[in-house]
Amino acid sequence: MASLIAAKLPAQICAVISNDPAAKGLATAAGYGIATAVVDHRHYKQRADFDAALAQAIDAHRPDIVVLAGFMRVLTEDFVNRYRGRLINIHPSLLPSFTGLHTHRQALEAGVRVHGCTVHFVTPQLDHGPIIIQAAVPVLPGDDEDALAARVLAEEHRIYPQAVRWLCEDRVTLDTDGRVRIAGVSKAAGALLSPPPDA
Ligand code: NHR
Repeated sequence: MASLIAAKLPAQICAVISNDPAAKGLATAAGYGIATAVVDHRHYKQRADFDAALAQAIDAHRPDIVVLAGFMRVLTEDFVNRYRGRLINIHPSLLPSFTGLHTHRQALEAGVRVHGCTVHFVTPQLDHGPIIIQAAVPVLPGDDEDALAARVLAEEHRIYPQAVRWLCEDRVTLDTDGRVRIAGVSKAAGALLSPPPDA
């Protein structure tokens, strides 16, 4: 969230809203003079009731885009559909690998040599929405969860502002085939080989 603020995007960040009154991002946002709100999920018995209150708090600020950052509550279909095509998340794996929680542990246990992060549109099916951008990092010998998480997080801080910028510039199209097209992007070149081959 702090990276999104620091990126000076062509957008007005109209509010930062958390389900956790202790979330550090609230104080960070307030320090920038950004409006904040808390909708504490522990005050709601049903997910649908929490989601309705959350939607009300969001809609009060009339945002064009809703950006999840470290948001850890599974959202109901009604909530997701309300913001279809303008609700995005960053997930700490190269989706569709390693959905859900503890993704770095999952990657280490699977023995993959390349891991990363994914910005995607949020759909009712958890961690399955159309992919906007991904970043890949090597998994290094001796990595533990924390070391790998830090390497991925550095890339999260790069690709999330980029994805939001493309959305602000109206360059992101959700194709009928369920895939995302970005207008005017230069082709990616080269490959990450991990471990690196000899010479
Ligand atoms: N909701 C929907 N409908 N679809 C998605 O793709 C969503 C979503 C809500 C959050 C973020 C996701 C992540 O990138 C996200 C994507 C929380 C859980 C989870 O199991 C899973 C995935 C994500 C976020 N949450 C538990 C729950 O019962 C609580 C876990 C906890 O508090 O530690 O909601 O990581």
